[in-house]
Amino acid sequence: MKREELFSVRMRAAKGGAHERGSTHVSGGEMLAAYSDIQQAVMYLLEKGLVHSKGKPDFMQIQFECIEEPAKRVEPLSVTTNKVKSAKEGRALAWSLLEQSGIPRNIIDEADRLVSQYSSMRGAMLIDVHSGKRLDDRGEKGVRASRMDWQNGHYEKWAGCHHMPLHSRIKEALALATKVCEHRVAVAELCWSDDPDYITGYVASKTLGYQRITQLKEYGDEQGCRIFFIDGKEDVDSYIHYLEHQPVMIQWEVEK
Ligand code: PML
Ligand code: MG
Ligand code: MG
Ligand code: MG
Repeated sequence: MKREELFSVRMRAAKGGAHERGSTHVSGGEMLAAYSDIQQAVMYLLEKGLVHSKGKPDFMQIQFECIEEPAKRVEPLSVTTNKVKSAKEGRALAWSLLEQSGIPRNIIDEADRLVSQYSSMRGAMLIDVHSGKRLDDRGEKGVRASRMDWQNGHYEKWAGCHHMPLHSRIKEALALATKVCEHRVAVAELCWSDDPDYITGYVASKTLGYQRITQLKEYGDEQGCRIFFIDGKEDVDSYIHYLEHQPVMIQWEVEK
């Protein structure tokens, strides 16, 4: 049987002009869709970028392209929700989870310092767990993990079984973290949103799974964080290629 053609559909929105002009990133989105689902995907991403707590964008780009490579099928990371009472407690827990993943504390502090130099990064920063050095040369743009999505209907089944809300934000973040951590170069990811009204973030790794932390910043704060901690002794260019190009479809079946 001929494999069904798969399309990568992506959106990025900014205010103050296009991202290339140094404007403020508002929203981004990634989907995989069959040809017959492209219209629905574009409408979803259009709405996502138009209605946003960071404000009205004055620039948006939505594009789709056919993907040649077959999608790798991956199960979602296991999910734990850690309730904390403050951002301080949340950050302390995040730091200790990163240490459990084998990252020395001084490297975590250095990564935090590097990421807070930028007010509106749209992708992730890649940090070497041995030296604490940034390994991508993408500046404010960072590296954007792309070409990942859930198989149609699988998130809804997964969320039902795990008593998780049908929240597109969790759906998208879990797909991204699963893709990021699947590769052997990945050590862990640290993320919280730049949306001022969303304070839950996570630490993810292959062994810890997706560890949600209910508060990693204060309401109103537009400083986000997305760090991919990696083993810099490995081939970093091939990891970046994987993040940007390898299609990954998240699949989940009810455990028998
Ligand atoms: C984002 O929206 O930019 C990242 C959200 C990360 C946390 C999602 C969750 O598990 O609640
Ligand atoms: Mg956002
Ligand atoms: Mg889809
Ligand atoms: Mg690994």
